[in-house]
Amino acid sequence: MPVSIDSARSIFPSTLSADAVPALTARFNQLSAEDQLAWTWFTYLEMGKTITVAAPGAASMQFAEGTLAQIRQMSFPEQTQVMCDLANNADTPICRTYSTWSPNIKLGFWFQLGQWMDQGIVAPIPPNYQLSANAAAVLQSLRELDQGQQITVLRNSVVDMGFDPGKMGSYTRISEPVVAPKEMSQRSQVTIEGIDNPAVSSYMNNMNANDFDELIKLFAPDGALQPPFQRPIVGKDAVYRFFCEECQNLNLLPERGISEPADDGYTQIKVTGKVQTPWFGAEVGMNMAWRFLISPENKIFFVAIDLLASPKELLNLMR
Ligand code: 45D
Repeated sequence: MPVSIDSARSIFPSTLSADAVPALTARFNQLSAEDQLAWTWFTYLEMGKTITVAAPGAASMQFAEGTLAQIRQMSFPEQTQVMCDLANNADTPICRTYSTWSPNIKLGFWFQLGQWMDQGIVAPIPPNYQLSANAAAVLQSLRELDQGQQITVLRNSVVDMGFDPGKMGSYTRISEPVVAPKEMSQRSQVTIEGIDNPAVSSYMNNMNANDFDELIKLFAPDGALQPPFQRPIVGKDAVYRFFCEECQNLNLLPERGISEPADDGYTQIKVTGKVQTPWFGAEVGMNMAWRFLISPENKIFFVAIDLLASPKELLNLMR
């Protein structure tokens, strides 16, 4: 069978990804806007007991500043309305602005609102707010996930808010500025037990160095990258844009892998390990797998990144 992105998606089919995440995200999206806000508030408070979110840098906050200033001077009922509109995916100017933002800007925006809610500057969730039975059940399911899965559900809920970008027509996407790649002397080199493929090691090292110009050179022209729970992003331009918008300051900690020949001179490689996000640093290590399909020219034709169902999956290197 000739190699295609579709066929590549099913390499290493025994990989168990954390299905609980999309399942819970879907249940969250069914809740009323009030419940969604209260649910997120309670989750955030609970998680805050064990892990701390890092404050976003000024460079990424500047894009949300205008909207935040606007919200800050509203009355409590107006502020509550804005937050419900965001959760309801309403068609309002603020919801439209919100949907032009990258995930990190959206997270930074909510980070600030959360602080202001805590300080009484923005309408709080009433302390006696009763979650619906459904929302309480969704919260209980969340508690049963590992931390990496919990923060992914939380991120999803924020990313899905605002007006539907598919209904926006053409618009300018807003993301934080790209930082300079790390100095050569500051770069670390990964070692992956069982793997000596140079494209795979360079992928990890360049991602960790924020060196997206070098990173993208590792890809085949029609190459693709599939983020967790998403469709593949296809073609170098789109993948490069994704790197700049969503991949800064990640810490990839691959541990081990397996490499084996595939059809047509391709090589399939599965690597497992941990990933840290700048939002939580070393406090949360997400259990991840990378499933690479490498072309005969030693370019990355496809890579899928999966959030794993359990730590046990870190040892699953079966084909
Ligand atoms: O509604 O190799 C309030 C790729 C209440 C690239 C609130 C990758 C009201 C390739 C509390 C105010 C990127 C795919 C809301 C690798 C309300 C590659 C606020 C993987 C919303 C490895 C809530 C990267 C707040 C990965 C402030 C897997 C919530 C990255 C904040 C994963 C939540 C990153 C935060 C994750 C969540 C980050 C900060 C999961 C951050 C999650």
